[in-house]
Amino acid sequence: MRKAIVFTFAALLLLAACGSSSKSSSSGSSNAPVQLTGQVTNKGTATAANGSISIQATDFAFSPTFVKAPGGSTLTVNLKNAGQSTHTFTIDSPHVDQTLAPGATMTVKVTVPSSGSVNFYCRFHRTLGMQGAIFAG
Ligand SMILES: [Cu+2]
Repeated sequence: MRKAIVFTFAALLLLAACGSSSKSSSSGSSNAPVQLTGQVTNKGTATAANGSISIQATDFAFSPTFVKAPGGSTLTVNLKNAGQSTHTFTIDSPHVDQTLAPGATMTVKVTVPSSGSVNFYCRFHRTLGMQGAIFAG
């Protein structure tokens, strides 16, 4: 009985969270080139040069947040954790999952889709808005 009540409450919470996140993403990121689900701390858009881009992880955002790169190209992403917390640079598909301690640097290669975007995020702080996207353009 008690379990059933907890489940119902969780379901309600989930519904409430869905409702509010769709609202905040449409109002809070109107200048974003890619619409992402949930909160996004938008530190701006940069264009890759010579097939590479530098992205800094901070507490708690990626800067730049959006990266424009040629569709179908292989992008070299130079990562640096400029924050005080450990962050990850994670992409679901094609799979990338790198963990960066404070001060750490790392280079990863990302295949840019021929159209559309690949989303990246920090596994620890995605709900704080720590996510972004690489988009073909
Ligand atoms: Cu993080």
